[in-house]
Amino acid sequence: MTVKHRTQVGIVGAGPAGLLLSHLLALGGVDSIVIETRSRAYCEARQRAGMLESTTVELLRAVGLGRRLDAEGLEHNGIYLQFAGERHHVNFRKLTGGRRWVTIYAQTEIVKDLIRARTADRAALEFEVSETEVADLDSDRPVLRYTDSAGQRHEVTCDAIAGCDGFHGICRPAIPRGGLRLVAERSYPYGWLGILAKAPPSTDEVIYCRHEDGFALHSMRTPEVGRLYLQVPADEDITTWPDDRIWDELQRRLAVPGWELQTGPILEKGITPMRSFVATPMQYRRMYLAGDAAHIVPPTGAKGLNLAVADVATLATALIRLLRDGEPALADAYSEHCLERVWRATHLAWWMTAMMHVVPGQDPFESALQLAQLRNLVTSHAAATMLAENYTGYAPLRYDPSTRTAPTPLWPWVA
Ligand code: RFL
Ligand code: PHB
Repeated sequence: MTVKHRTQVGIVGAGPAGLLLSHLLALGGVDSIVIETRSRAYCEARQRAGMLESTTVELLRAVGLGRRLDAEGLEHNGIYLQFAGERHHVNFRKLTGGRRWVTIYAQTEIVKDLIRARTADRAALEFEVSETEVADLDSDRPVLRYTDSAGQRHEVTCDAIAGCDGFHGICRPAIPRGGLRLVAERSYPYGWLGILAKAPPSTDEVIYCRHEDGFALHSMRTPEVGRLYLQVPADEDITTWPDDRIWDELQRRLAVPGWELQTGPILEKGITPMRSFVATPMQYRRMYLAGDAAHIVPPTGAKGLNLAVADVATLATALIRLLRDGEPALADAYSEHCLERVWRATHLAWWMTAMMHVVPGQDPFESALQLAQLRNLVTSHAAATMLAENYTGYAPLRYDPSTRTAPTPLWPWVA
């Protein structure tokens, strides 16, 4: 027997995109259900992003999710760029006239805050579901089907479906042939070996380091826990990286005279492949894709989570206008309104990746260009400002269910 339900928005995936969408819809009086294949504990522990744009922080504060973020987040003025054995600070706050900064607050913590808020709100949120299906996508009443953790099959009739189910989800592949106009993709010949370590960060702000043997990144989670990454070949076997080898390589790549890397027990390690991907349009009739389900960026620009937040702010506004007020214009234009930001971020992530990663046997011409770009960033005010504007976020994120107009253009800087 299948249990039948009705809701306004069926949301597939309880990552940051799906959870935040359901929170924003509830604030606008729109009902939703969120279904998730993994357990709550798994979602709350999955190590991923850590760097938030100030625009993301401002949105989370504005919608009641800022309490722990403000207490525990680490606010940074900028980043360090390291190359040719020199470390340079780029002060984003100064370069943006005091308007923008960045904050370290782990994705795991945002997910915990969101799950707590949705649970306190008695939201429909189901973990450990299986056999998720979306159907009737050509109608105005798309259907979501799933089996709950107790084995009961459900069918939910919706006014809209939000595919927030990440890159490997089922929503994007469910779009009928011809429904996606452009699928742009690029893979890279390297990945990131990431560690979480019980070692106090050896830096006050995040270090991006280009080294002749490959990229390294020193980030952090708390004043006691470091998060560090090393460029490795895309097909690298993690078992060839015992903890001592990881620390030695980090120390070697990140070294500058007079600086010491503090080490400690490694709590977690894993290798992430790198990819750029954009599916256009980000919607098919009443099914809307948001976050990694629609686009992937390599992590070098720290954009993935921030883009997911930007998408759902736009989508929540559009769906509230559609379902509460009967106004379809913003929902119809959802993809168009997201894609300018998506492509800007896709370019930033590709450009930073290309500038900072070194492959074995690399053409010396390529290496000289990388170094010339990095030198330009730390010597030209205009070049550094371009990085600051792009890295810290673009226009304020739009979550404004009363609006009748398109999102603000991305370029407040030019005014
Ligand atoms: P998620 O987080 O992948 O969530 C999708 C959810 O959907 C579930 N799911 C399903 N549920 C039901 N039925 C199905 N059939 C389902 N199929 C899948 C999945 O289990 C999952 O829970 O996507 P979302 O919400 O779009 O969020 C995107 C972000 O997670 C991602 O972009 C960032 O983590 C990327 N990223 C970074 N982004 C930043 O903005 N700043 C950073 O500093 C940053 N660092 C990173 C990163 C990603 C990394 N990795 C591991 C890819 C560092 C790394 C190493
Ligand atoms: C992180 O803190 O995990 C992080 C920071 C900056 C990046 C990517 C990841 O570009």
